[in-house]
Amino acid sequence: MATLNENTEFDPKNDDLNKFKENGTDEFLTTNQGVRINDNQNSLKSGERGATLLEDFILREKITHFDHERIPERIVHARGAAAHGFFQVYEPMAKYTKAGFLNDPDRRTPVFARFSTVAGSRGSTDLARDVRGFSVKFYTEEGNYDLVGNNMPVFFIQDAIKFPDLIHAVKPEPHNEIPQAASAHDTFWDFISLMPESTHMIMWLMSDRAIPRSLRMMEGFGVHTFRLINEAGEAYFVKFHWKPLLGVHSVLWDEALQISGKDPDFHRRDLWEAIENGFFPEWELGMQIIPEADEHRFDFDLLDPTKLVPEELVPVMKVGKMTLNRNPDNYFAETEQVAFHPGHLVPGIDFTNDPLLQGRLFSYTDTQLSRLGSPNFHEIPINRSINTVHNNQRDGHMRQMINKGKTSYDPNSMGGGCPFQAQAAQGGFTSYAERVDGKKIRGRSASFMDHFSQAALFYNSQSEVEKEHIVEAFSFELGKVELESIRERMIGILTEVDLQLATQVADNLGLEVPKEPQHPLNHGVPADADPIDYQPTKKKPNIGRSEALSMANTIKDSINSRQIAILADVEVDMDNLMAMKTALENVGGVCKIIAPKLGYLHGMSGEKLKIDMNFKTGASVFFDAVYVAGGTKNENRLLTNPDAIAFVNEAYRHGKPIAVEGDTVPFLELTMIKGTSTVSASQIDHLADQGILVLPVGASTVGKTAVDFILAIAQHRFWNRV
Ligand code: HDE
Repeated sequence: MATLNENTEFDPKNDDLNKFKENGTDEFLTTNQGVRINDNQNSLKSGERGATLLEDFILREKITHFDHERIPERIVHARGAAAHGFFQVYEPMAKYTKAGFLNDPDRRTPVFARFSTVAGSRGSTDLARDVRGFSVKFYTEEGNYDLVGNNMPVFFIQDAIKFPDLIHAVKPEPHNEIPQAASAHDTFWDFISLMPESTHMIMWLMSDRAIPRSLRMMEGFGVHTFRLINEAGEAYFVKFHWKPLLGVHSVLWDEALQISGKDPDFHRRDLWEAIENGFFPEWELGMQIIPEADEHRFDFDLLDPTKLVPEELVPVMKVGKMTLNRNPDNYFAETEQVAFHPGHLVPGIDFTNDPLLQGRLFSYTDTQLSRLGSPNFHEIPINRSINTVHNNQRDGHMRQMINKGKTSYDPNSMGGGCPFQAQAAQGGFTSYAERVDGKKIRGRSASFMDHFSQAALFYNSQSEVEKEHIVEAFSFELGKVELESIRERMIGILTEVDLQLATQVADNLGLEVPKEPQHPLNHGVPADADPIDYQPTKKKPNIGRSEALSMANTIKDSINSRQIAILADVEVDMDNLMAMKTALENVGGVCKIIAPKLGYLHGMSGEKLKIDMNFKTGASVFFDAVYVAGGTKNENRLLTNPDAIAFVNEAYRHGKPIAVEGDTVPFLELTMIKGTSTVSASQIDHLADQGILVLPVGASTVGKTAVDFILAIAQHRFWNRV
């Protein structure tokens, strides 16, 4: 395991940030003008009980600064958490791109990565059903490169002009500002039910991908097709992926609802604590590379952001790794003020004509102007490039740079013609000379009109349990919709994806499902257009199923940083408890002792162990697995503790691995776990298939049970419980 802050001495971005860091330790309190303050407790008054004097510059300065502490939150992606780290490429990618950071395996490029929810305000819950933003700023030697993606590979709309409509629909309704951080309301589903192009994305949003277990266990996607350009000027299309080394895992909706109340900071706390404890999150950067000549090889348009390129058609090449190893020093200065932009490019990477991407290129600078308040937002420490900046841009609010010399124009002779333009060979950015030829029109290509094939591909690729969760999610969300006509329209759209899905959801909503797929009308049609030109089509997709789309096929080989609750009361069998705890911790498990009250657990031979949480502060939804400690007195106490019984029942219902000591069987008989009263070998095996491990009474070692428990935790969840 790497140690905290390892490598920061090689981090040029951290060196740059260090120049701006402040630390009040052993220092005097001062005003912003540097004057030492003598009394920070009382304002200046005319007499002890007199009115406060306007002259009190210390009071005025303090209050004025406080009054202006807030800036507008991001219009979308307001709630986020971020961390520093580095990226390193495995092999030079010169065949495809000249980007420096993708060509030198010895180069550690500093990064700052921010993860976010989309719809909620800054103070909303981390566990909302929502898309997650996945933004990475690479501080490369050639300037900043931002990969501003999401945890889902497609998007709701095909054209940027629809973005304000989409966001207005999903944000709290304008008359009463309800609901916060939730899509389960009329305006969202009204819009979606009229926009068949959203269907594929909606399938992702209703899947468990929208409620991740951890920000560290999400995939990331660049969404749009981008271009890579090599030294010879040749271009390749590329789709960017981030693949987490911990695999892709989610929580259940019931857990998400509970966590939202018990710990709305669950994801940001998880990221923070993992990094503080040396469990540095890692993702491999993946690329699907497509030669220009293959642009029209697929049954969808590469420029259409509602489509993904199935990994079975174009495999994902793992080209490098990002490691996050340092938490920010100050949330506002770094996480809040960081400004990402899909248009922050370096030579070797370029755009395509994806109409969603093209609109984004305008939006991101524009939004920083109102959010951060000045065109000088690039001078804020977290946004500064590590390459020095020289140009003729001047002045503006809060300008930091002191530009010397008389000339701020180009060409000039008085400044020796400086700063110079760079030739391409000197690293000057040149846009890819794509041939563009066409009439000026407002419209959409016919190649964008298949809105259902990939929605069906996604649904068909899910495991049975994932499909059940999708049905439940639709039933919940549409159940919250008040207008029946909206629900009916959505059922119509679902018939295009899968009739059984539509039937199950309709049944839960008390609606009839049409016998045949019901072709939904596309209402996103221009006033003078022939609606026929805009009606959705459905093609037969290249493939019927893509294993990569199901989380059931994710990596399940580690319990690194997984949280394990150890339930106990009073007097425990400390030998077994410690042996199990050590076995789990040796492979990266994080154990917390939970007991009815804080203090210490006592071993039967007088040993002591600190209790981490009581049943009021620790809940089963915070954990990935549960171990019930043994010991006669312990078991007797747990028997009469409804909190302990509820804890185990909940973990059981949520499919989590549970290990128990054989002498706690009478306690287990009070829970939903049945069949433990006579723990014969065959029953133990049967329970083990369901992720329930029983340490036989009198076992001299936890050995095999610990090994099985570890394997079970790595599996994440067991869905085969009845
Ligand atoms: Fe964004 N988006 N977006 N978006 N987006 C913003 O920029 C926008 C889109 C994404 O951690 C805003 O600085 C438009 C797709 C992330 O700071 C804003 C359109 C994808 C973040 C904006 C899109 C994203 C943003 C708000 C449709 C995935 C958070 C604050 C054309 C590829 C960045 C800000 C962070 C943030 C506009 C669609 C990802 C308003 C107009 C598609 C991860 O500029």
